[in-house]
Formats: sequence, structure tokens, C-alpha cells
Amino acid sequence: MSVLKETDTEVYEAIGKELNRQRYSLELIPSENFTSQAVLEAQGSVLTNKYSEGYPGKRYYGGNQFIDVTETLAIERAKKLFGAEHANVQPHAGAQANMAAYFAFLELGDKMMGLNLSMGGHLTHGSPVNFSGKWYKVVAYNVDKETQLLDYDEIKKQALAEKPKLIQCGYTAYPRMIDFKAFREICDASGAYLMADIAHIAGLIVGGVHPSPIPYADVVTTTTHKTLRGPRGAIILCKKQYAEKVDKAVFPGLQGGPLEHVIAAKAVCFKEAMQPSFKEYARQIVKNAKALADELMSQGFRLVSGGTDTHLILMDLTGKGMTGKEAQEVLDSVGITANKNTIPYDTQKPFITSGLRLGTPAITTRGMKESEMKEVGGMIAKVLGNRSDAAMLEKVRGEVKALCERFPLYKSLGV
Ligand code: DSN
Repeated sequence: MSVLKETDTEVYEAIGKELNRQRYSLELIPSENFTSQAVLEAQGSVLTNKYSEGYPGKRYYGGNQFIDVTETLAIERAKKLFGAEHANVQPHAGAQANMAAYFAFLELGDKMMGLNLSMGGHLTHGSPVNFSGKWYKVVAYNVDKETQLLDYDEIKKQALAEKPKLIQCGYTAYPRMIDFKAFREICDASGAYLMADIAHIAGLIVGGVHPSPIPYADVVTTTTHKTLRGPRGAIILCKKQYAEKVDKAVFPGLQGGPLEHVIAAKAVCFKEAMQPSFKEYARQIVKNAKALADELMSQGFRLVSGGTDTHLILMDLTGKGMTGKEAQEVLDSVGITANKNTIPYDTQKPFITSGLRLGTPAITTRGMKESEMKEVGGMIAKVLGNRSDAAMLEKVRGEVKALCERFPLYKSLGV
């Protein structure tokens, strides 16, 4: 029996409706995923009741003997999983992890380089509307106009001319692999620290289907809820020599009480990601993304960079008579969830866009494979090609629901 149902019907009902939305829609937002029931259980635990400023063994409040156990497990597992010398598991979210990394390595006003937000970067990589763009002198690099790929020679030229103190790599809408070794060489040549934000690809890295930045980067940040499939939150990994300044930047630098229920759930997620089945999952994410990309291209859609090596696909809708916003809305109406996204050198505003970003982490968690990707690609094509055909949209809505029913979300919960 649910206590919440008795005490707060409004919240209970909204959660129930959200569960049903997740059950019966195709989640194609590449930064979203479905955690295990074990992660949900740890995150919904009594650990939320505890204050624990400080770090294991050195806290500002009493009563932290069991919190120390879960946070130490999270730290040790993160180090082992990523092969890192040091881990801070307290950042509440990716933006806080990035802020702490900048606090640790830069002084206010220092120069940093990051990929332009409209080319696949992130707000916290130096966008003028974000703290990163306001507090630091930002030099943005771009992808190549023709290939839509990172041009390491160009980035090197820019770094040598600008001499930033830190170069940021790791993106939110870049469908291809990142050459972290090339970035290390650029940083060595220009005297910059290398920071990698691997939020999108962390699960692919630990699953062995994308190279790791750990041997090359001075500091690595990642969220834990995307391809890594854990609770909503983030961590920072770094070399031992930077451990103290990273820890101080997180606490007392910018955060107060850590979210220890989330940290326990991070520990659970890291253990899950160490299992051989996670490697299989990561491989399938990429196989599915390639299969979906192939189907979309065979249906006549152009993809940024001509395909994908990762979990992520960026459709270029220029010339299709619709914006990213319109595509997102019509897909939403049939239960296909994706997000509008700028494409490189987009002429549309960020709230409209010419692109649509898709990803396979969540539908792969549900157990879908290449043959289902063909179905999904076909549905997307039907919807985008028949936006005003109500009967067609109704038909696809039925197909989405039927596909979702074949792949239950939480089998253990019977849903
Ligand atoms: N909001 C995330 C994404 O969707 O990629 C980035 O923080």
C-alpha cells in the first residue's frame, strides 16, 4: 500500500501518470535513461535525512558512520570503474561538477576554450548566458563546416594563438568519437589543462565502446544518469595531484550538504556498470544507434556528420520544410520523445532549431535491438512525412504503444 497515495493524492497521481508516460512512450532523448529498481531504492532511502558536510572520516556533523560506508563505496567503485586516481562523488549535477572543476583549475577571468554550444557543446562550456561565459574569458572552437567534425589541426592553431589555461572537450550533441589523445597533444603544445566532460558517453567508455580520457585529461567530469544509467547526479575524476583542490572546490567551495541518498545510488550504479552485462548493454546502445541512423538515412533524412559512432544521432531537417521544434512536437503527440537541437552553423534560434537529437540508451535498456530500431525509424519517418494526417498519427500512436508493451519498463514492478 502506498503511504503517499493516502497523504498526498496530487503528487501520487502525477508520479503515476509520469510512470505511465515512461511506460508507453519511446524515450529517444540521448541524455535520458531508466535506472534499475536497486538504484531507485537507494535513492529513495532514509539516507536523505542526513547532513554530512565534509568527506568520509572528516565530517562536520556526528552520526555519519554509515554514510561514510556508502560514500566510500561510491568513491572506490568510481575509481575502479573508470581507472581513475581520485574521485569526488558529491557534485549534485553536471553543471556543479563543471563549476567545481573550473574553480579548481582556473581563477576568475582566466581564459578557457570550449566547443560552441550551437555546435554540440554545453551551457557550462563557456556559453555567454551561463556562469562559465560570464566568469571566464571564453574562446569557442567550432566543428568543420563541411564535415561537421572536430578539426584537431584548427583547434590546435586556435589554442596556440589564444593560449587558454584550460581546454574543455566532451559534448552534448556530437555523434562521433572524441580523440582525447589529440586534445592532450594540443594542451601540451599550448600549455593548457585538459578537461573532459564525458556526461554523454560515460557508459560507453566503461562499456569499452568509446576511448577513455582518463590517461590524458587532468580532470574529468560526468553525470551519472545518462548512458551510465544511474541516479541523477555527477562526479569528478582526476589525478591524485589535483585531489585536494578538486575536493575543496566542491566542498566548501560551492556545495553544502551532499545528497547522500543519491551518492548511495551512485555506488549501486557503479557496481552495476562493472558487470559483464553492462558491456553488452553499451555495445547494443551503439549497434542500435547505427541501425536507427541507417534506417533514417534510408528514409531520406540527412544526419549531421553522416551518421554516428555513439549513442546519439543529430537529424538535419533543413530542406524538409519543418523545424526541430515542429518535429519534436509532432513526435511527442504520438509518444516518441526526442529533443530539438541546433545543428552546426544553424540559422534558426536555439528554441526553434533545424535539428532533432535522438539517442538509444533508454530504449536499449528496455531490451530493444536492431530490428526494433528499423521499426522506430519507420515510425519517425511516417510521422514527420505526414504531420497533418490525423489518421496516420493515430495509427503510429498505436504502433508506439504496442512496441512499448512488448518491452516492459520495470518487469520486477510488473510495469
Ligand atoms: N541536458 C543535458 C543533455 O540533454 O544533453 C546536458 O546537460
